[in-house]
Amino acid sequence: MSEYKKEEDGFSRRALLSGTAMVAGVGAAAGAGMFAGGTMPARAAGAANEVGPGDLDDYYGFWSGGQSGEVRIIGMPSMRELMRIPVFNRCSATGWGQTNESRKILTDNMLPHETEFWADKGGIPLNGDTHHPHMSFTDGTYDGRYIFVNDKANTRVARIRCDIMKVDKIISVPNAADIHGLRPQKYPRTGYIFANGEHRVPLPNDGSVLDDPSKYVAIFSAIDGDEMKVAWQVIVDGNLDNVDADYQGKYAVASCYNSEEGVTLAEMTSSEQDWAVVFDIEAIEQGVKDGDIKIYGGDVPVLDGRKGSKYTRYIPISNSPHGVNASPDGNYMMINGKLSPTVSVIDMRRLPDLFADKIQPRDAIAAEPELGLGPLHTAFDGRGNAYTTLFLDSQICKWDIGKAVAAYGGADVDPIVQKLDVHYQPGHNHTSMGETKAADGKWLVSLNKFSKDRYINVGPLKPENEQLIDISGDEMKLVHDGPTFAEPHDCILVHRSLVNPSQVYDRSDSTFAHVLEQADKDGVDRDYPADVIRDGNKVRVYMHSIAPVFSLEKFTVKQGDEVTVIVSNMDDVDDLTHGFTLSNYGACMEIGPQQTASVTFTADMPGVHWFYCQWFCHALHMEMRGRMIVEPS
Ligand code: RUQ
Ligand code: CUA
Repeated sequence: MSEYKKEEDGFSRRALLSGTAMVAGVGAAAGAGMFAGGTMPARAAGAANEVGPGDLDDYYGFWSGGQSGEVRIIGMPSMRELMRIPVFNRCSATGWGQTNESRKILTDNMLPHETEFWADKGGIPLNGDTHHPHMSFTDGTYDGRYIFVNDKANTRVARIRCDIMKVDKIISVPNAADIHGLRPQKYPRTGYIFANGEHRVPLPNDGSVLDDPSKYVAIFSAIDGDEMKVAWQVIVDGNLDNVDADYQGKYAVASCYNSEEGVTLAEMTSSEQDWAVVFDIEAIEQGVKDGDIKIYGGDVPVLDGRKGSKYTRYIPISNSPHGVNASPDGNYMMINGKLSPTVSVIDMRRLPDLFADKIQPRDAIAAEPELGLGPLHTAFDGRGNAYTTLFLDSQICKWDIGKAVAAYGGADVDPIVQKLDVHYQPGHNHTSMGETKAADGKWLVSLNKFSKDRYINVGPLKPENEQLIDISGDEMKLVHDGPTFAEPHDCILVHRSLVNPSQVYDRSDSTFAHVLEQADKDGVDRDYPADVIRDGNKVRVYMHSIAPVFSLEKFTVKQGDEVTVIVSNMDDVDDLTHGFTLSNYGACMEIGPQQTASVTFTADMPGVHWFYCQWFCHALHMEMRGRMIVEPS
């Protein structure tokens, strides 16, 4: 870059920054009137989150996509959206939900009643509601293998492979209703995925119990993350909300609201006290071994962890606690108060005594600082500070954990370090590496449920607003606003050194191995085919693609044939994705470099139908096409 160009850039950036500052200033004035709130800091000049053209981000942000059913990869700290990973949704770009490979993943582990229920809807539910994406752990920190995410809408858990950034397993969780809280085991490794069935339903929910809420139960599940199979479940009282695992591999802790076990809002919030449930993993495993179980939902061992059980302890917490967050030193579990202005700090070191009945449940509490209105979730910087979202106050409260413990013990200290206004009404927040023992205290993201007046108006449905906060210094500094669509509940920030995705597929990848096995059976070249195999009224069309051509310029089938098109992309250059879209048949798919993908449809319309490549791959991309000729029956 020439000196002249540099100067010019410097100038335009300065001009832009002063413009931003002015706009932010106006926003602050308006905001003060509208929200009776504080100042909206302008973006700092030369803020550390600036990632220039050609520069790479330091962190992978994995964002849930809420009711869009997907997971997104956001580069951090630039907050640039890098990729979307379809999970529980139908994706028009990649063919997720339509290719045979994705349909296999979506339907392989459905429950029998679901298979029947969804049969007339094409075999799979097309919506999902992702809340909590979390990476697999080894020894208390991220290991780069998988991302796990819940589907609250259809009671499922999915696993994303971080080498190809695609889902490889989805399971429906039997017996439970509506998986909400989800966390992987941190130590010694993942291990289990703990998954909260939020809503109470009869067990079994087969119509034998109906409008009798006193007979409903909530179900806590431990899923084997390697096998993606439910290992065991525990029946508990109340509703299950969020969950976290400890750093010792001994306990999982879930928050419980609706201890009243009501079914209306008034019933659910009538009592002043709810609780956190602590699960003793070793005792539960022993209980399974000893046969202290009932089998439900096919082959799942279910233990009774209701009050008085040796598998659980209930720690009373004020009105409707929500987020559950383990501090990176491994000593504390924060239970965020929601309707109570407090965060209850459980000292994990006291839990053995609690299970041995040497102390009372409330004796496990080490601190209970009053932070402000609507505490929902807490994040950590690894330097002894906690950062709690205050939904009703629209603030992040930074507080000193050690001082909170001292204050609870009677010392005259104020644990609150700083409160920062965020815009507007934050739910989750997350710090860089903050849910691991390697919390690095650089960045905090506040996931705000409302953007209010922060962006130009896009109609009645507004984006949410994720705000980036620099927490590397003594004071939190707001440095960036980033809009997001439908509704990323939660995110994690993973240092890029821990994630190592492939550039191209391995030809032996398990996600399409069964397709290549069929090619062997059909006597067709696995890699470079150009064949049409007829098998009764089933036709398998094998082709490969090398930019800018498909190996078949045309293929002919008969009206009514069930046609499977199998395409192998034999380009091995990174970033060279081809596609296959068959016009007017609603068939499309992504085929990454060295990947094989397939799609099946019935050729019910006679005539000539063009197929084309829908991912821009070459100067002659428009010409990368061919014809399907359907002979009338
Ligand atoms: S919960 S806003 Cu679905 Cu993660 Cu707390
Ligand atoms: Cu191949 Cu576009």
